[in-house]
Amino acid sequence: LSTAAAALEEPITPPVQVNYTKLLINGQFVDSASGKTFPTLDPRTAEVIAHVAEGDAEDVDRAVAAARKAFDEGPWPKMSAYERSRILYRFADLIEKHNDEIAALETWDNGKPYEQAALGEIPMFARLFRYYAGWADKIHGMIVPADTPHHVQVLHEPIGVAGQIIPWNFPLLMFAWKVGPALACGNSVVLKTAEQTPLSALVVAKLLHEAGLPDGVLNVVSGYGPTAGAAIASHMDVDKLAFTGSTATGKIVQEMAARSNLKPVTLELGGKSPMIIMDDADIDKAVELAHFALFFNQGQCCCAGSRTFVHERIYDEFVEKAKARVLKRVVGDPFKKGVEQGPQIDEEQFNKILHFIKSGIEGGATLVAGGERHGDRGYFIKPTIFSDVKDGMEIAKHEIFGPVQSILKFSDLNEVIKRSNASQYGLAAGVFTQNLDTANTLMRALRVGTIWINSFDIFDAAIPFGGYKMSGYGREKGIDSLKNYLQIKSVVTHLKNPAW
Ligand code: TXE
Repeated sequence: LSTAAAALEEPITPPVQVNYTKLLINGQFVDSASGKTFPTLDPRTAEVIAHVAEGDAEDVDRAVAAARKAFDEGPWPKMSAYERSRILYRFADLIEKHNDEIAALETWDNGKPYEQAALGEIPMFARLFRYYAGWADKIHGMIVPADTPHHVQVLHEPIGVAGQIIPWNFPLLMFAWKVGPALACGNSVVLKTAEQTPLSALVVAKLLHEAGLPDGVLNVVSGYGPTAGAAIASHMDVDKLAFTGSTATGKIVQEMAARSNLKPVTLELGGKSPMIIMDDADIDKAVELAHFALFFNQGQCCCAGSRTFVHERIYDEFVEKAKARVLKRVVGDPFKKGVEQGPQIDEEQFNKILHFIKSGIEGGATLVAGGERHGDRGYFIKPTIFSDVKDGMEIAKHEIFGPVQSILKFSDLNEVIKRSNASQYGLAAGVFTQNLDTANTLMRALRVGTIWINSFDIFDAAIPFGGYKMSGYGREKGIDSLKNYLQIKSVVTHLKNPAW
């Protein structure tokens, strides 16, 4: 295959340098208290890109103290909301100015196609911050007509110090989904990036200070989950926790939050989203959409359409066409123009995916394409398809988080509704049909936080995102995300002369 050769070529030198590797605490880049560092790797080659300061509990203490001071004494929550909004707007402008270098860093550290980062994710990052900049001076309370002779107000106040833990699949978008609403509402933040992708957050955090963010309002601690992450989740002086990652770790951090100071938690966790193709669908379009729904971002999406349910009447034709499409998928150096798929994030994920492929073969599914590593270095995996997948198989139940499409057969609408909902997850679903009644039935019946009808992975700052069931709770983006970062205070005032 021509794609096999691509990974063997000399990797393209990224058009960017690594300038920031330290922790960002109280507006300063500092070493970790222990002096320790950890390597972040280029997933194309497994070579070290840079050594990054490794934060631990003591660093989290310092970061929380800075965030606490910035919240309790600093100008941020007390600043005019319009001023806060202007800083966030300026930040979005700076992001656009540095779009290409930020995108290059994101691709280098994560392995995602450069075009996806430069044309999609970094512009979306700016859009997210403009959206939240727009909210900053529109968050206000109410005067309530209570049935008492009192003056009753409801105030919306920032919640305090927000602890935020993010994953590696969309390092910057996860930053924006979390930091954007927290800052717009007037909170301060301690953010832990994923250990696989610490670099881009440090650059944008620096730009946020350039835009005028006061010191201590945003602190970025690079480091590992069981150390730095756990220190945030269990900190007594963190007022709110927001987490995106696996369901297993979500349970751990929620427990830590409960056992420490009962801080409220929002969780955005795993998924096993159905992509339902009805028999009235234009098959070519359905194949392309289902391909995108699964393979986008190397399959590393919490909402990936990872159970492709296809109606029995078109099943065989669909599988043939899905195979033809996957064989054309361009795998290679993500810096190369036209490459659709780069490497997986790290060795652990690479091995996890290969393990699932083995279990698919052993479990009796038919391997239609792929099924092994691509090239001989880095973490590339050939785009893989299984047909004849049954609900009980490991590959149909668990989040693979890689380029492995499982195609299942169904015969009627009620059956596919039941099977789609028979999952511990409930993050998203895709529906492909020309029939309005079918679309409407599925829209109401599927127990998931997002449904894409004749579309998939359409995101915007204004569209809320989050899960049902063990995909987590709370919504990010949209107006609902602000609630995660606000306290509500009722004020009841005695009136000396209620008649007035
Ligand atoms: O996730 P973790 P991992 C899924 C996906 C993937 C699997 C494992 O299926 O294969 O999870 O990936 C921090 N206390 N998703 O191991 O462990 C960690 O440092 C506090 C879905 O990367 O959940 C990182 O910052 N924090 C997902 C973040 O949690 C801890 C995106 C996520 O890591 C911690 C990523 C601890 N004890 C993976 N342990 C999505 N929903 O999009 C780890 N962390």
